[in-house]
Amino acid sequence: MSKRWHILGAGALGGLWAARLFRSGCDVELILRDQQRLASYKTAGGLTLSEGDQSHCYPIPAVSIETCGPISRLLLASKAYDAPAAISQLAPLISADTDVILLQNGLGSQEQVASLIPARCILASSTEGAFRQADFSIVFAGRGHTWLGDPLNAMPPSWLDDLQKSQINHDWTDDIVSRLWRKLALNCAINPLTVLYDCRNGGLLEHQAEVASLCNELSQLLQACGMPTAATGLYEQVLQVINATAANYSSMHQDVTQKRRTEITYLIGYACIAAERQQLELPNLKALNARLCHYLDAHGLPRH
Ligand code: NAD
Ligand code: KPL
Repeated sequence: MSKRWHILGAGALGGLWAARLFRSGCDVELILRDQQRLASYKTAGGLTLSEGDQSHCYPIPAVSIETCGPISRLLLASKAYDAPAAISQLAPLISADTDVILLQNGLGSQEQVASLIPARCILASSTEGAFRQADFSIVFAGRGHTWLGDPLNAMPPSWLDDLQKSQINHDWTDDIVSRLWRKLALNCAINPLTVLYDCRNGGLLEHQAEVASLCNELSQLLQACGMPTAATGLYEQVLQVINATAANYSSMHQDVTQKRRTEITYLIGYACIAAERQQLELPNLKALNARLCHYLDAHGLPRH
């Protein structure tokens, strides 16, 4: 049997991975925050995954952070803002032989995590969609694809076979950083505006000029950061995504509506800091970040 999968973050995406790996016969163990959370999980009897009209509860083994043993393969599936603290708690269990897969959206958290452990860090960018309908109950909301890669080592890991047999659509890529930048740019062009206009993604079709000037600035930023492929055809793809997801609310809009902290620091916040470092003047992006921060303040949500 291949090595054990430890999964920290039994939320939407972590739960989706855990259920699919477990049901295909992989050795999976969830790492929960503490004994209290472990007790709640035991009461729930496992992790429930709903797909269409099918729901199934998987009795995936679980431990708390303090009772977890050494880790050889870790899927870190927390939000970006929780990732450094979570990895610090696990650091004593991680060695140079550990593979850590980072599922966080945006950029910035991956570097923070990598600086805290000696492990190989594999970066991921996913277009799958899942949400938590209750504690330990996940809905698989949209099929998608996950790109995985390691900027420091192009050799694909052997555990990609586990993803294959678990029907987790994926590809190994040597341009994961460029893909993460491209996704970040898409998110910067769409998500903050959907919050400020309180609209579904399709509502941005009424604000195309604003979207176009943002895409122009984001393309300049991608070029300046050495990501020319990620800059190519950005506006066209943003329009495609807006049309394809017209009826959906963006993830940031959902966070704000549900009074949850957003990942702003790792999305538009990261883009603004990168622009400053490049000494690039991007007035529309900067103003959008300021409007979003103001909006979050006014709604009692953290601006980081
Ligand atoms: P989520 O909030 O549903 O799950 C995160 C889980 O991590 C929570 O259960 C939380 O309790 C747990 N966690 C955080 N810190 C912890 C700690 N120290 N110890 C133990 N558990 C801890 O979030 P999500 O929607 O699964 O998103 C995870 C990441 O994946 C985000 O960066 C998100 O942007 C990205 N992403 C999500 C989706 C999606 O459809 N949900 C799609 C693409 C990318
Ligand atoms: O990824 C997204 C999100 O909502 O976070 C899309 C659908 C691309 C919008 O930016």
